Amino acid sequence: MTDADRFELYAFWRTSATYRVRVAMHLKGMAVKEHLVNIDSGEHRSPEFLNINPLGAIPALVDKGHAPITQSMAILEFLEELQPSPALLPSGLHARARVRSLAGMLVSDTHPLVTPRVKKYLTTTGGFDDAAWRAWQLQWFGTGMQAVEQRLVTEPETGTYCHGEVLSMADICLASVVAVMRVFKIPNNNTPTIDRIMHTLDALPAFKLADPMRQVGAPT
Ligand SMILES: N[C@@H](CCC(=O)N[C@@H](CS)C(=O)NCC(=O)O)C(=O)O
Repeated sequence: MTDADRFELYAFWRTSATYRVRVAMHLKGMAVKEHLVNIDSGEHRSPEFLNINPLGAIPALVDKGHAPITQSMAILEFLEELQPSPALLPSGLHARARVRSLAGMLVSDTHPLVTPRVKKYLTTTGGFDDAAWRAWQLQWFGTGMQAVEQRLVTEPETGTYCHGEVLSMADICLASVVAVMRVFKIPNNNTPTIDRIMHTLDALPAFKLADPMRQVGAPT
């Protein structure tokens, strides 16, 4: 069975969490069949999709014959164990902890605040207008990026990539948040180390292939 017959990824063109999985699969040379879930038209809250992920969030990776794997970081760890090369985690105990810590700042403490379900709540029940939502996005993307920049610029473990000279999950997570900031035209101010690392990541084929604007369903 080929990878594309084995794996199905529930995905949407612009999502940060799906981007992480796309990059990891490209890096590991794994193929996947994508099944589009249109967040803009609410398909992620359809009974069919809630059956796959009751939280109504994508991505979900289905390895034929097994329960869907939700949560992009769980998917990345699964792919890492399934196909260890090229490694997306460094080998040392503290190095791995640092990479996971940087990744967590981005995927656990930054991205969840700016998801469509948060927007939906704030702009309905919460009474936010467009300007208030924009201010919210600037606040939480900015807070996350400034904190990550602070660590990257001060910690000696930072190299060409977030951790030394080898690409890791931290880079995938950084690029995943920057990718969605670009979609929503959120500026990245005073983040020279992030900008330098992004310059390197932007040139890598796996990151280019995962660019939201290159995905099926992206605006032309
Ligand atoms: N922690 C989850 C986040 C998943 C998530 O929030 N995905 C977004 C797209 S990036 C989504 O489907 N949002 C739907 C919504 O917020 O209603 C992961 O990393 O997979």
